[in-house]
Amino acid sequence: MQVTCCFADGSAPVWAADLAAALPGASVRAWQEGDPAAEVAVVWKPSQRFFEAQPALKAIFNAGAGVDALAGLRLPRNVPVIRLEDAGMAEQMCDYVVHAVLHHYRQFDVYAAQAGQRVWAPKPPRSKTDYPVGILGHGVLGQAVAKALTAAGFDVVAWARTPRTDAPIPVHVGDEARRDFFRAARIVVCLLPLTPATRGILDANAFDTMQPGGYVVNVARGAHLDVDALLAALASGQLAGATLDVFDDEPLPAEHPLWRHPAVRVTPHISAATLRAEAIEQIVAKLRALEAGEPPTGVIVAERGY
Ligand code: OXD
Repeated sequence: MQVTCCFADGSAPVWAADLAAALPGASVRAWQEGDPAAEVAVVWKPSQRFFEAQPALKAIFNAGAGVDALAGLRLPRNVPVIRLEDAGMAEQMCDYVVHAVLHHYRQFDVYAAQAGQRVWAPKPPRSKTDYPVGILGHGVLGQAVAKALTAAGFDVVAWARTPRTDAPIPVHVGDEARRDFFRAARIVVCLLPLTPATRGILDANAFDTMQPGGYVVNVARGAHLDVDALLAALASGQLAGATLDVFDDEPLPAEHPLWRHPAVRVTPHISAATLRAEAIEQIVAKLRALEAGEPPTGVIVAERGY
């Protein structure tokens, strides 16, 4: 089996070395112009040029959860695109989101500001029932985060595009239920795939519908969020704050107002990194399933975009 790795961040050689160790008998390369065509591609934000040099692919593995970087490319027809599910990301995502939610709920920003002034001024305790959390997205990561927040004592609802059976929390389904979802939440966490249907879902309408003094955590993609609407909702007090890990333009430009906003916490797209060892284990398992003629999970449905 010929495997090729193409990573926009220059990490293809280490992926190729680790994949070679996990796939004895396979020939694994970090892609370079002029390489022979491969049967399997492992990619992160690859170029169109890469796909043009790959006429023989049988499977494309995306080394992350989001496949939006492939959306603008012409991919070979009828070749499955398979994304990572969990692969060590769920635990990181739960840590990040639970921390962001508790940080806001327990008013740690207020106490940090007070500590800077040596002010000792306890605030009245809050009740979790006043801070219901809505999670946009109920896939592998969304479900893990919902479970972690429920275990932390929050009332959690979710929104998904397709009905979920046996979900342990209420799941609002489809565009017509979006308003009810936002109305039910004071804290909203975005974990959606980025598709034309979810682009800009965190907009003025959403913020106006959320319970007042709301809080937003975006760990999906920057394009889910209308930044101007967020800044306006923060200015009016409809939103109390936000924790943002993802941005339209990454790295977030130094002059961007989000860096300076006192109610916004910015992190550099670190909520759930791809862990190479776990990812390779999952890729190998999915390859074995394909070889055995079984459909692996995580195959992208082109019309849906995730
Ligand atoms: C991903 C990411 O999609 O890291 O996996 O953003």
